Amino acid sequence: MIRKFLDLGIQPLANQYLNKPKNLSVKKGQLYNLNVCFNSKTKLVSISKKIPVKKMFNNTYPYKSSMSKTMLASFENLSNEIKKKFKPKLFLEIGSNDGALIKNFNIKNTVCVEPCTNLAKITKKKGYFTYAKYWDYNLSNEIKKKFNSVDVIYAANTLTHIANLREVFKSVCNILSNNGVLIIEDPSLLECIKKTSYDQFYNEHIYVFSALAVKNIINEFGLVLFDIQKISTHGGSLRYFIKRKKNNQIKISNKVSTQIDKEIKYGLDKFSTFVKFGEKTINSKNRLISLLNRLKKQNKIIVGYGATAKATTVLNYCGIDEKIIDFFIDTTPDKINKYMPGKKIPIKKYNKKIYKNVDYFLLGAWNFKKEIFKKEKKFIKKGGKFITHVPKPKIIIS
Ligand code: DWN
Repeated sequence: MIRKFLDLGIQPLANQYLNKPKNLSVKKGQLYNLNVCFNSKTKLVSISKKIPVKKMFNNTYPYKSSMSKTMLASFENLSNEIKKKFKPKLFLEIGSNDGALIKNFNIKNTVCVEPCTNLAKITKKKGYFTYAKYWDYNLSNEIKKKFNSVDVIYAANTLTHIANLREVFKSVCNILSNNGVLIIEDPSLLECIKKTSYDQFYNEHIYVFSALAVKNIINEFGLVLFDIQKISTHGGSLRYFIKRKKNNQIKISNKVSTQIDKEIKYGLDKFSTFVKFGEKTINSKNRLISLLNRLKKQNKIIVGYGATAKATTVLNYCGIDEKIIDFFIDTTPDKINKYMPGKKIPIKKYNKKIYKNVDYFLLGAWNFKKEIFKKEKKFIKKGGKFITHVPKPKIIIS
């Protein structure tokens, strides 16, 4: 049974940064109601409204993984680990974005899959064999014809974006070599619930996975989890290592059952846990609004740091507008001089002069807090402060 536990209100598409703010409409499919549900059979948490893929992932997708040093470092570490542990003759990445990970792999034995053509162009230009296509069964057949099978398939922050998970895993099984490994990493549902980071939900994040749900889904395809790593990216993610059940060469690590036990202990298998999360989310919204209003009454200047997809959920759910946030700063070229989705809040190019009068930064990219604080030592030294809503709305001094 699928039951709703959270209503995040009417939302625009998260990565649609407009050149000029305009009134969006539900009828035209520019706005939708963001509801989050729990499937008591599979334990999968998902949003209820599925937006057509072409509207989300096309030739103007602005997000680039290479914009963060944290992500680059995480990808480099993982690449070294993959090469050392699995020695793939052929490596394939689903959702290769701008090549932040595959740049660590040899052009000769790497295949990229990236449906956003503006991003696929980047890896193609660097010489990587790139399919500018959506991950589906037809594509897996195409790959099979050309390469026969793949030893390691990797997807970071990608499978959460694909509605038809059955087709995803069927397509993986179609090309994964018998002793092959599938590695996926995505924000952890346990961390999301613990931190009340309701902003992990938006149109692109159709799912936020638990190990429990991943285990249930892949089971249908003769796949099994053999290892899980906890990683700190994107507010706390899990990296799942998956193999065919019939592959006896790889042992199953205790970390799999440890993670699943932890999730069950926290109640990720129960609807009531998510109802409580819904209540905490409302509380978080009210506290953030009153904190921002209090600061505005003191005439403080508040600017958003990191024009993230997550910030779109927060701004539109909490009704935060240009009267509260003067502007956002971001380093991503395709977001600069545009407006936050659904809002009249402009996005400005990151530079230190632009924020000399700023009193508070609202952390849109709270998941990169460490990287940002390191970069903004001077701002902090001068008395500048940050506001976050994760794990609860508060001012952070340093
Ligand atoms: O799954 C997804 C993830 C991986 O990325 C996508 N659906 C969309 C996107 O989500 P997001 O926008 O919430 O992701 P990030 O990685 O939290 O975005 C960080 C943003 O902050 C980027 O626009 C870059 C910007 N940034 C910045 O301006 N200065 C980031 C850092 C670290 C900085 O110092």
